[in-house]
Amino acid sequence: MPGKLTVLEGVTIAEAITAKWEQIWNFQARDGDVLIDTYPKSGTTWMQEIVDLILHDGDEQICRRAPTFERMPFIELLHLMKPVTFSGHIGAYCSSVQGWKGPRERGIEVVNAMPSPRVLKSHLAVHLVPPSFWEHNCKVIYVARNAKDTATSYYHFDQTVQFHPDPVSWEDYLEQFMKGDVGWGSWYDHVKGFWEQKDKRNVLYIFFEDMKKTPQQVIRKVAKFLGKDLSEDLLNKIVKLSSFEHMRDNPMANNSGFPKEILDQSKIVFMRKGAVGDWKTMFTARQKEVFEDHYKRQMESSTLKFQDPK
Ligand code: PPS
Repeated sequence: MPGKLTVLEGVTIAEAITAKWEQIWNFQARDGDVLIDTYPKSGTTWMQEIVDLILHDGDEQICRRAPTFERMPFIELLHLMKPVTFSGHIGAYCSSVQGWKGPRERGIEVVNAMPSPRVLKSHLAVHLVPPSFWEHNCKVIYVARNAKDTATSYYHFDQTVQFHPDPVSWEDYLEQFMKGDVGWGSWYDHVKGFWEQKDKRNVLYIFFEDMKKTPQQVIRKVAKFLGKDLSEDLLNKIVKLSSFEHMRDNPMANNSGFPKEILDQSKIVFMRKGAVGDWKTMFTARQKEVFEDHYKRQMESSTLKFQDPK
């Protein structure tokens, strides 16, 4: 059965998420938690790997202790994770933690039992982030990617997401994206929402295009935000271990093990291209013109500027 979308506080979002909204909204963040929040397809998994590598001093083996979705759980999808999803690596990881009752626990209980500092993932718009993250002044790393590449990546990815509606044509998808009628809502509202809050809250705002162009600089910035000082050697090691090729070939970082009932990657794999400017393979000249015109109107009142790959 294809999933359905609904609207929550102005944001189009999967019914699979709103069904458990009270639990998600009441998520209990703790002092020291780090939240990586993004609009979908903006480089979340890449940033997760970078953060894990920074926090573990580039130790490749430790960062392969479990798949990304177990190491840094996705807070609004915890209830979709069957107990077995969390039963393996993270079970062992948490087994010594007080409160851990074994592999039959649900995702939320596993996350509650994880030792601090936890790194968590979300795609929620800024006003939907559970308030406990702000109450505990948690560090939030936000990654934004240019709209055309995000739409392109999301079109492919949405063909794998089982809790979203059935795939539609590229033409129709692009229209839905522009209207914000896709899971997690409007790209425009999402990127602007965090941009407007970044100086009022503990938010580090990063661009995917900078991660591609100057990974050293971005990784240093993230490390500094996390209170870590990296040697030149360690920095270069993290650049290498978080490169597209390295992550693509690392089963613990490429999301290939994501539960099939949530992501069906039989036709499209998660680590697709990781490129800047891939939109050119999808947009017609007419679509580019219409999109750019709409973009201008959506973004003209904001100081947020993207490097738009021509
Ligand atoms: S998700 O499902 O929303 O959490 O996806 P997300 O991780 O945000 O974004 C997936 C896209 O990021 C690309 N990716 C990378 N690009 C460059 N380098 C590295 N290391 C990397 N890791 C992931 C991934 O390939 C998706 O982009 P597309 O354009 O679809 O390839």
